[in-house]
Amino acid sequence: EIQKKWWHKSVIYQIYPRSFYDSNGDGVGDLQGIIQKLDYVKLLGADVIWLSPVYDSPNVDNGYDISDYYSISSEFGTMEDMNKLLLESSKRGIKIIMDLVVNHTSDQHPWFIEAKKSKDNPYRDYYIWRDPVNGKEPNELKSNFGGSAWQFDETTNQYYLHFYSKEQPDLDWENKKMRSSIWDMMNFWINKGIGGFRMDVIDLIGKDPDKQIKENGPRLHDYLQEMNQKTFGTKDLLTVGETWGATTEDGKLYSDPKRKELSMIFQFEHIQLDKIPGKQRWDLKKLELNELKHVLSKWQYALNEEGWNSLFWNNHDLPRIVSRWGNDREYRVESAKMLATLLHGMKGTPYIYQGEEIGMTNAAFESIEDYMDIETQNIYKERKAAGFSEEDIMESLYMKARDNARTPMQWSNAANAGFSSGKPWMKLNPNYPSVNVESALYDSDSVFYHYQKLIKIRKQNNTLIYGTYRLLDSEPNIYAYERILENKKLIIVCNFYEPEATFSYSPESHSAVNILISNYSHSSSDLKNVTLRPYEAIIYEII
Ligand code: TEU
Ligand code: CA
Repeated sequence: EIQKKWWHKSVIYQIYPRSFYDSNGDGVGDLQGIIQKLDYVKLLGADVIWLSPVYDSPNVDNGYDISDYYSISSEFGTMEDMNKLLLESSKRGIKIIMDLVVNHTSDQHPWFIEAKKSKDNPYRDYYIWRDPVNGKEPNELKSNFGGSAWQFDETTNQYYLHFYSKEQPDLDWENKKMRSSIWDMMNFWINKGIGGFRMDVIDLIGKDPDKQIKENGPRLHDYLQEMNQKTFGTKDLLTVGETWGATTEDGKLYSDPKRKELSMIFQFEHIQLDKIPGKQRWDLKKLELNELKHVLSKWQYALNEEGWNSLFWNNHDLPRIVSRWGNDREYRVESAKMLATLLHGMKGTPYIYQGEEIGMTNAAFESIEDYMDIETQNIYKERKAAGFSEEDIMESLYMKARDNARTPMQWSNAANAGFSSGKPWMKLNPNYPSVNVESALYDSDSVFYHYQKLIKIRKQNNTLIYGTYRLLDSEPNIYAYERILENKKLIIVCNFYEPEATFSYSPESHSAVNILISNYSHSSSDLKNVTLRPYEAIIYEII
């Protein structure tokens, strides 16, 4: 039996501050803006907010390039605003999880500015430097944003490592002094009363560049155990690692409480099912529902007892799920609710990315100029140079660009979607007059109220939290599973596509079948023979 934790019952709402709500009309979302919208988060029912980075940053990668871990970016506000946000959220029973970006810093961080000065600078070994090999890069390691992972620095005639942009030099985790600087910084934030950390690309910190190892390096788990001991281990915090390279075995290593590492990880196996295996995510492939069932079930089974799952479709790096695996044309509302039901019915802690709860969609901008993201700009140039057609490249961007998630939050049908009284830092999705918070709150059948209800039934129903998951047999277009806790059972049935499909299930002995939630009115409760309408999704309770 697993030891119970507060975050088992939590639902987490991710805020990308730049695009959430602008309180002072400069076109950029800010901390005061978040404070003003806390009641909205509360109304939804989420009890934790994950804040994407709000620290000082030159914003080459929108805050994922940090130049001072101890101060708030002036665009977002001040440390006083941050304190106010912590206070106002705690009044509402909401915890704040900070983004911890410690695989790399900005090249404008004082550590790097020092490190660059000379080979014997005390901060030199906070980063990873190598001599040229035959006048070239030390090896073939590639940056995740394209090109080599090595950047030549003329002052000392050495290369430094960067797995993201050259303005994001990688920290050297083998350096004990560097690690202890990180523990100090984490403890500073813990002492401020935050609820935990989301750890950016944490599976990269064990890197071994000479062996060309990026993910899952040899000392990765040692570092995490040390981090746990030196920082949050004795506190009751939520920690979630971003781990693109995790297998289910890794998932247990990170999240089995006995190992004293993290609460949970974000695994990305399911999120990569619609790309051609071994290729980049720009190389599109259609999702096979069968593969999705296989992968999600595998994670559910693997972490049932030894560990804990996080549940997500979206974040600031991913396209909008309703455009990706739903149907944002004829069935935006139905399919958004179906995807929500499928995910929130599973065992783990659900994450909702801002705008997901109103069914916000991808934005297909015509011109590459309207894309703000460094990754998008790089991949565009790289693919142009490799001879891809404009049409092909733009199609990949419409499907997968990170900017799909970063258009400003759509609050109302007013100018700039009510996001800002000034000129937003990024173009809005043109559908805001119909897809926005104000109209969602006005419509009792909206995607918003479906999410609100899912969160509510989770809080009331222990079977949703601790029940064991089992995939059920069904027609190919249906995803159905059960959750079992003692003598209670839930059946979650989702028609993943538009055509009608039938589902049948014979409960052994039972007294009643209740419908806890459905995305249609009058769903059938005759489990022996249910005809599911387009994207219909139902949670049954059998007692
Ligand atoms: O992202 C990690 C990461 O490698 C991917 O999200 C990547 O951006 C891309 O989607 C893969 O093709 C984290 C942050 O979430 C992201 O916003 C940062 O840009 C990145 O780390 C660097 O800090
Ligand atoms: Ca602002």
